[in-house]
Amino acid sequence: MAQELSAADKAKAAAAERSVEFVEDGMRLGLGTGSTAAFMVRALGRRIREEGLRITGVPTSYATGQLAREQGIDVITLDEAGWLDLTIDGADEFDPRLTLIKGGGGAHLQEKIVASASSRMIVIADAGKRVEELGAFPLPVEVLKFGERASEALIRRALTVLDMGDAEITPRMRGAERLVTDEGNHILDLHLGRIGNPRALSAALNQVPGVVENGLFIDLCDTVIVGHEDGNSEIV
Ligand code: ABF
Repeated sequence: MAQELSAADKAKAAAAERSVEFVEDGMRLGLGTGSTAAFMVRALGRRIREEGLRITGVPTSYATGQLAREQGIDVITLDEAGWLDLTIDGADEFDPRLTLIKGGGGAHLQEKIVASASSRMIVIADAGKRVEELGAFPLPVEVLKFGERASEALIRRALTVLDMGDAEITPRMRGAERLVTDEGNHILDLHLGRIGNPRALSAALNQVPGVVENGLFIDLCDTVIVGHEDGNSEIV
């Protein structure tokens, strides 16, 4: 017997269902990561089975790749695809300009590369992800393991220049161990509280040697679909 979804999952599923209406036959899709994106991948699988939809998908994580294959999606690499028609992904926060914080799931590096190689990015989210100003959610920064403490010190210096020098920086853990990303790197989470100027922050962080990518997505997302517990959704 199918299990009843929680209220939060109903909202995620509502956004996911609406997002796959944007998918057309023959499209090359970027497939996001996280629990909301997983609903979207399953909804795509259903359209493939019911309508014979033909799509190819580029996953943004190992986990999404596995789920996509299970759902009958033809999985290819980004290099094989070249360019994508649409990426659908979740987010941790979005603001009124549709700037995002992503990476709570540890996959923002591949997610940003895939979204940047797409004609369009749609974000699917529940209403709790909508904020007036980004920053309550810790900003993930993927760093090389080599010289990580030096990179952290340089991140601290960059934050100080931007008047955010007091922010706590914590290593991302998985249980008792450091989390290792799909690309073999570590993540530092920046507890900023508020991010006044995401563009300046993103540029400053990505200039630090050893920083691979930060979780701010600027000018990448053109549509956010917010799902609600009653099964409705709205387009932002
Ligand atoms: C991915 O999954 C990430 O960029 C983001 O951190 C996370 C959102 O997860 P969920 O949909 O489970 O809230 O999209």
